[in-house]
Amino acid sequence: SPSQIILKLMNEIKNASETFLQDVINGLTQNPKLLSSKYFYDAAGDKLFQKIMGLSEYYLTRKEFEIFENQHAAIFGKILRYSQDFNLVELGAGDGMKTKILLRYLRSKPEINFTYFPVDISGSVLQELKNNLESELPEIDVHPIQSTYRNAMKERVWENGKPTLILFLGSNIGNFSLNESKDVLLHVAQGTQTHDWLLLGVDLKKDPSIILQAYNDKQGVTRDFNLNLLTRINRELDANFDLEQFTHWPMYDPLTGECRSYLISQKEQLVTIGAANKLIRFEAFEPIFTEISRKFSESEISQLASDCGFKVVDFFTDSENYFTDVLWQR
Ligand code: AVI
Repeated sequence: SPSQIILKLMNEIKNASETFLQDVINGLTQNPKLLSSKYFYDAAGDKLFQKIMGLSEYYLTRKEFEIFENQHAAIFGKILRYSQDFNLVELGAGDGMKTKILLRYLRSKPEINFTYFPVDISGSVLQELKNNLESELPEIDVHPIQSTYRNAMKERVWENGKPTLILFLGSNIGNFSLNESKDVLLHVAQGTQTHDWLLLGVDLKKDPSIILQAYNDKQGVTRDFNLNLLTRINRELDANFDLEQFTHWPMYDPLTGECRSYLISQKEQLVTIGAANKLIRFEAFEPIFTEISRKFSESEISQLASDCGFKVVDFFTDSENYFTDVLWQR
């Protein structure tokens, strides 16, 4: 009944905000302090990330776009040789802008039959994507799945005996620690059958100054994106972070390939998290670790594939070797 649906929704919202509060308190009472970048993406964060994707310094989106524009036929050539009928699952679909290049190509081939299953944690993002595809590519069969990557791979609602291609694009895999990224890819392996495919978008190791600029743009959009986490905590958890007293500090380590972002407390200060009735003490210049964005070499990608039970089929790379979409097969 409608009242049951409303109750269920209210419960989900309550649980989500309780986990957010717990994660924030856990993270801020650890040494060093940390907050998970998965909380960047509220409505304001989604907008800021859209803006980041259009920045001249943020080459990742542009490069992956180039790869899809120039190499979609080669990418699908590898897959379609085996089956013209498949499931297309996208983990972290977001607004699906780049995926549309692939969807348009697939739709232009009458012999190809597929259903598109975009997976995203954000219900509003999925609804927008579905509406957008209904008006732009109405022939495509779309089944949105609101879930985390790991749960989606456990539940596999698409399973119907057909081969499956999983898309995991945009360097989203880089936002996990190395152990977590292995865990996510192992879930992908466990949720697929032998001969299924994974197209993984990975940012490559390159000149460190190019990487650092991508996370430290001149306009300060990435700074605002990082600081938005504090705005979100202020609003949702009744906290009183003074945004003027925290600065954005990204750094890139060419050895590990980790671009890490921090928020640095500019002075000794106390912050109240009202929802937990807790005071958090910051020392002067104490950092909060907020994001990891890992870059890989081709050999590290091959190692990751074999660690997670996949074979590398081919690397599709842009003209400057900045970014790669690598095709793996189980
Ligand atoms: C979503 N993710 C792949 C972005 C990245 O590049 O790691 C998030 C981002 N953080 C700062 N700028 C963009």
